[in-house]
Amino acid sequence: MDLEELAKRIAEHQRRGVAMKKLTLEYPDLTVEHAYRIQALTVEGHLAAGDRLVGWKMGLTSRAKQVSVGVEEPIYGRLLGSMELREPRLSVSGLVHPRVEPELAFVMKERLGSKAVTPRDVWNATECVIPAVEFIDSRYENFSFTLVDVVADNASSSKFYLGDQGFSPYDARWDEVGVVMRKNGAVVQTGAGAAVLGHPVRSVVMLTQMLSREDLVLEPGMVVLTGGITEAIPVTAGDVVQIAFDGLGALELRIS
Ligand code: 0L1
Ligand code: MG
Repeated sequence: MDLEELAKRIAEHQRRGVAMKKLTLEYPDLTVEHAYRIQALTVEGHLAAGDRLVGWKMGLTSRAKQVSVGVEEPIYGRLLGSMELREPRLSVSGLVHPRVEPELAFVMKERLGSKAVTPRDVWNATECVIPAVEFIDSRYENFSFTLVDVVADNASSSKFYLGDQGFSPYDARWDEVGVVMRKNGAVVQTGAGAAVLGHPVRSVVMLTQMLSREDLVLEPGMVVLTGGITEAIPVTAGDVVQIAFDGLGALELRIS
């Protein structure tokens, strides 16, 4: 199989926001290693077209999501400058079937890359933690995929928004931060930071370990989306989503 051709196919569907069939229907022998290679090639294509790598995301960090895809481990994806929303507004035009999930973003101040990384190393290397939102959007029909498919599709990365206020890593018990998500005024999800691998810092530890297998590192200034604190909720034009992070303020996002 031609991984470069598959990467071009996915990149095209990401660019146009049009659903596609799962790669594994056509290529059942694709492995997770192939999928990460396809992800990297896809992103190289976007970088060659002028985009830039601004960070990383962890996905499938909650037990519920792992069970739904039938896996035991999280996955990672690459964040590009074009994915970052400057204002809390999302246009669904050009997206396939977007969903929203609350996250905690870590912003790095030091380079971090080691298989033996610990939570203490992560705290030392972290500039701040920011309440954030990720809009995921699978390019696969019906938001249905295998582990291999979703890794190849950059872990369903689409858009993200970071709140205005950053916090010192030592300002909160990040595992105990409660979150309430409302859509059009009605509570649709609740959760706590502990939904992310027990503690969001564990997500950065695991990401660093996974990247170091590929000789990749977190660079200063990079953003890490640590994983959804609740289930992701579908959004359509006209929706207003409010996410309250206990003690840290709220984000309000308008969908058009
Ligand atoms: O951010 C995420 O947890 C998404 C990972 C991919 C699975 C999905 O699209 O739900
Ligand atoms: Mg996410």
